[in-house]
This record gives sequence, structure tokens and C-alpha cells, in this order.
Amino acid sequence: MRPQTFQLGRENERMTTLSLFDAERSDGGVDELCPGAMVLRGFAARRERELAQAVDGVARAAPFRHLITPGGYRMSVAMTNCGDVGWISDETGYRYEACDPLTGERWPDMPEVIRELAREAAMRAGFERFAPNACLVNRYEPRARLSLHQDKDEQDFSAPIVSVSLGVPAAFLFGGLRRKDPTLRVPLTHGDVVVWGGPARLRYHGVLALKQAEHPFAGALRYNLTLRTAVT
Ligand code: MD3
Ligand code: FE
Repeated sequence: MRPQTFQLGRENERMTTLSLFDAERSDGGVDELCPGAMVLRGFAARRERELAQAVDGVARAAPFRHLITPGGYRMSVAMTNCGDVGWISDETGYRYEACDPLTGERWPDMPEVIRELAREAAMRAGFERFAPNACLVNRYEPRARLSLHQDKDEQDFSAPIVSVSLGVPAAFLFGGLRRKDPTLRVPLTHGDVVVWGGPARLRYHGVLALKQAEHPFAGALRYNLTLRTAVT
């Protein structure tokens, strides 16, 4: 199937008012949001069981928790990590750490099914040998949201980021390189995998408040796995 291409920029304001994607489309299609950002629709769906088991295993060793932002707010998204380092936030700032502050232990190993899926997705998007060493696992309850931000705590911006969405669909916001740039609204549904790299790597993005919904796989919840080369 030919990728659909959407340009950000002057056209963007008008495009945000259109329904760009069929949220039900999980047929293996590919959408290019802009140079460097590719949505692989349904790419993770056939491994949903293994992925769910992997996430359960990680959460048994490193429980989901609501981190505190440097501004003192409790994040509505619950998080945990696996891999060599994990992303954390507290009163003093954001950073990657090798140990879970909750348990004092190393974060659990990155399950092979997660690593392999991310490598294959990156490959499909044109990034050879993606070697993630951090996987942030986000869990959204109804009304949980992630405000507009850049991912810039990593040491290597030349590596892409791969994100895997599971469970209840969400509206993802995709902006530009400045916070005030217009944003594109992209539905991300169960099994969708997005590869963000190259010129898209430092774009602002966020997730709108999760709607109350039921997914046969995850109940009322949405999970997102974000794989990164965080340390070099
Ligand atoms: C666009 N999580 O944890 S990753 C995050 O749905 C985060 O939970 C999103 O943003 C979520 O930081 C999905 C999507 C993502 C990641 C990196 C990007 C989008 C990006 C880098 C550049 C542009
Ligand atoms: Fe992010």
C-alpha cells in the first residue's frame, strides 16, 4: 500500500480540522506524518499477547507509579521502565537512571519481544540497526493526558524513537519544533507503531485526555511503549 503523506507547515492549520485517518484502519498501512515520522498501522497487533505478558512481567518487578514533575505536579500517566536505563521525573528534574528509585534495583531487562518489534519497525521505516537501551512504559487511565513536550533527555538524537500503542485509542498531538507551532491530531489505536526520527526527532508532541472506553485487550486503559537510545 502506498503511504499517505501529510505535510505540516502552512497547510497544517487547515488539516487539523480534517479527519486525517480512519481510526479503524489497522491493516498494515503506513502513514507518513512528515519527513521522519511514520505510522505503521497495526504493526504490533499480531504480537499483542506476548507484549501484554512482557508488560505484566516488567510491572511486577517495577510497578507503575505516578511521577512528580519538577513543578510539583503528579503526572496523570502512570509509568515504569525496562532496559539499561529508565526515564524518571522528580522535584529536581527529568533524567535517565539505571536504578528504579522505588525499589533501588536495576530496571528489569527489556523483554526480547519488545526489542525485536522495535527493531523491525525501525527497519521498516528505514533505520537500520536500531539498538534501544531504554523502554518507558506509559499507562493511561480515562482522563490521563500528556501535555505538549519534546523528548530531549537522550544522549543520541540521531537514533529514532519507536512507540507502540496498545489498548484504548488516543488522540496524539504532533507539532513542530516550537511549542507554539500548530499541531496535527493523529488517532493512535491498538497495535499502531510509530517511528520518529531524523528531522521529526525533536518535534513537540503530546496526548489528549483519554476518553472513557472499553478495549477487549486492555479494559479502560491505554498502554504506550516508547523505545529509545537514551545512553551511548
Ligand atoms: C514525536 N509518549 O513518553 S511516544 C513520551 O503515547 C511520549 O505515551 C507518547 O510522548 C505516548 O515521551 C507516545 C510518541 C513520541 C515519542 C517521541 C517523539 C512522539 C514523538 C519524538 C519526536 C516527535
Ligand atoms: Fe514524548
